[in-house]
Amino acid sequence: MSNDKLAGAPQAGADDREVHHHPHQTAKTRDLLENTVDLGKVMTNNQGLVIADDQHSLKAGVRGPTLIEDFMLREKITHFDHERIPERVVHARGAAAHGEFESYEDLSDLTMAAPFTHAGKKTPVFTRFSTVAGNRGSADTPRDVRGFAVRFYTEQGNWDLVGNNIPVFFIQDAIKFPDLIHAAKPEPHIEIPQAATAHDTFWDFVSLTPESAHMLMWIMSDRTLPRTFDQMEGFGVHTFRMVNKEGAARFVKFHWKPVKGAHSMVWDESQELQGRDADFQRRDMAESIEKGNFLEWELGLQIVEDADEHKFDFDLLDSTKLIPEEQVPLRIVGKLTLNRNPDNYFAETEQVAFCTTHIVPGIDFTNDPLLQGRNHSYLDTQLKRVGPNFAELPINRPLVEVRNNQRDGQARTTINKGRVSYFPNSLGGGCPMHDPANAAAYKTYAEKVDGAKIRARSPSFADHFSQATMFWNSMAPWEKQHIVEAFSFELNMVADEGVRNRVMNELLVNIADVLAERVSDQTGIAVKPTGTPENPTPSAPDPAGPLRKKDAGESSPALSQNKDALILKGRKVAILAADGVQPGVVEAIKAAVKAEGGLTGVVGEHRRGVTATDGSTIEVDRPAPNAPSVIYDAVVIAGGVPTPLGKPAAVRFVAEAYKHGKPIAAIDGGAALLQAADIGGTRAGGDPSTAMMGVVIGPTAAAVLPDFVTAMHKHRFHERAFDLAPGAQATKTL
Ligand code: HDE
Repeated sequence: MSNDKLAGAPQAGADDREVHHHPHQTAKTRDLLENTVDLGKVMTNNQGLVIADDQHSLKAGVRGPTLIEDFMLREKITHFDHERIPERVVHARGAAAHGEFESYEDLSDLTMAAPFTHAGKKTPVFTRFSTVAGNRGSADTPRDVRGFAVRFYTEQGNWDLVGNNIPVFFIQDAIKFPDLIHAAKPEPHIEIPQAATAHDTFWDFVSLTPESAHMLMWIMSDRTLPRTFDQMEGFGVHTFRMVNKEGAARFVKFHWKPVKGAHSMVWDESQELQGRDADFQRRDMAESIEKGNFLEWELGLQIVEDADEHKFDFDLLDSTKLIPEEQVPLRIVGKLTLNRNPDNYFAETEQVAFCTTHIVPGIDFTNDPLLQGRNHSYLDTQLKRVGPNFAELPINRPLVEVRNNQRDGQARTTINKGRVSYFPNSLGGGCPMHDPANAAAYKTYAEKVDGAKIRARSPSFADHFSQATMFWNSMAPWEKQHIVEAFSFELNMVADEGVRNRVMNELLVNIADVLAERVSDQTGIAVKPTGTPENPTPSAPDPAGPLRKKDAGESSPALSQNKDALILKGRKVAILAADGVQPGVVEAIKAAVKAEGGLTGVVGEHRRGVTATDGSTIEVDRPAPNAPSVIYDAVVIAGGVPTPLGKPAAVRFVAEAYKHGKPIAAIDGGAALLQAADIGGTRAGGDPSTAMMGVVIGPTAAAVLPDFVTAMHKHRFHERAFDLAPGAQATKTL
């Protein structure tokens, strides 16, 4: 099958399977219909009647009662009543896009999996991003883990790599998952808070579940505040197996590395975005695709030879651990590109039914107890959510034609023919038949298994703190500061003294003393051992505490996001302009940003445009009240008199952009706005050596733009928020 054919296959609506055509529709009946009914235009009901009036229900007299016999009304309203399916019990809020995966090389020495058969091999994909805790109608940007689920439509069948944007998880065994989620979701008596971990039940559960320590570090870091979907990493989390044609298996961890680099926003910004644009991330994805700024990641593999299974000081089967990239470097093997928006949210994004059990020859599971539990859950949830025939829906259908003896069930659309629906059979010529000799057949890796039935955790899963400490050690000072602030915010929302106490004295103190002390400073929670007369808070059950390597020295630089933006593609720069701006300035800014692949939006006081000193009009993309700073990545004040945009909105705009660490440039009279926003250094005249703080001021666009572009590559200047005294020299005056 050609790749072109594959690429076309999962399109919604491109449904050419015989069974979906009307069994009685022939070319002749279609002609007849065309002649009597203008099929392309008219509205029909579900029975096929052309509708005469879709605006008025049938009444006895114009002011009379509506008649029960109005079957048109009843059909329409009843269908509406049934429009919803249960939302996902977790990961309810999501957005998705189609695309393709291209392999850079032939990986057949490692795996039989179809996406990796040769360099340049393209496999169509559908990828859905999600938050975990919030309901379907919640916002895009709460502090939460993001789901990162990729379906590959391969010629071997569908392969679903259902991952997250964090490489580890809260718990080691699936049996704890319902409890974790009950604790994290809104509290059941009042259904508050929506899409937030900052409440007692969540912290109660994790404080009693020390294996969550490593994951807590990740979720309290900026990783849970990704700026856009395509600036976050993705991880398969579990250790999987890759198996080649000879039957040799190796362990593998999957990583998605964003081509733009991994970058986040800050907490204040993410909270504000929830009100200013609750759809910020899904909008960014949809608009980027529309503009041709496709979303891209590279796939990295960490391969561990079978013989090396036990060479680590953690267990590869433990999902609360990662393999540091410095120990097992990533092998970059291909690229994921998302390049097509869904045609219909419900049909595709809502009804896509990912299953961790959807694997293909060449991929297999390990005995990770979290993965094994997931393998029960996903099929079950799809049966409940979408129904027994979910696999027939266009978004879920594999490229391979499905042939088996499964039959019937609610909303079955396949019209299976003939009398044979069993195997073995002779009446159907033995078909469809299973085929042990077929090279394409899925065969489970013949792992040797031997053990007594037991409910216990392996001792090799017992170290809950070393990697949490390693994560802390790997952070830049500003990242540490954000983690301290996040823990402090969350614990300040927790009312129960015992819960606050346990988080501090059984988790934080075991991760890093300085973390505990700094959170203690911001929350007033004393650092003193639990279970003592001084602090009678009951301790968590084993094995908290003693298994720590407190303040161990290990670090993994790969874990830090303290890195420059690799490319500026798709970054949005606000150009603040007011009447009296110099001619050519706005165009020069646009050109400089465009040259880097970025986008610009002119923000002015009204939609009617801005008048330059030569009388020309500059188009405004958004009037100031509709243009919150949080939707932009950087800002250039293009000048104009008086202070652009009318003072309060403009002052708020730049003050907020400054607080959120964004690069700022001010040209000509624009510097007055920085002064009004009390942005440090401008009044006194800044020190050029502090240009790294990302505020650039100068008389002309040409003087300012090169440094502004350099500043944009830094992504953010978080040090502003906590290293400098207010008004210190945070700017560069040219
Ligand atoms: Fe999921 N998870 N999960 N999960 N998960 C679901 O399936 C489950 C876990 C993840 O965009 C559900 O279709 C259990 C880890 C993503 O449609 C459900 C356990 C990881 C998505 C379910 C986990 C994930 C889900 C809910 C612990 C990262 C959204 C609706 C054993 C590796 C997929 C649904 C999409 C969705 C169960 C833990 C990722 C109920 C039992 C670890 C990205 O089946």
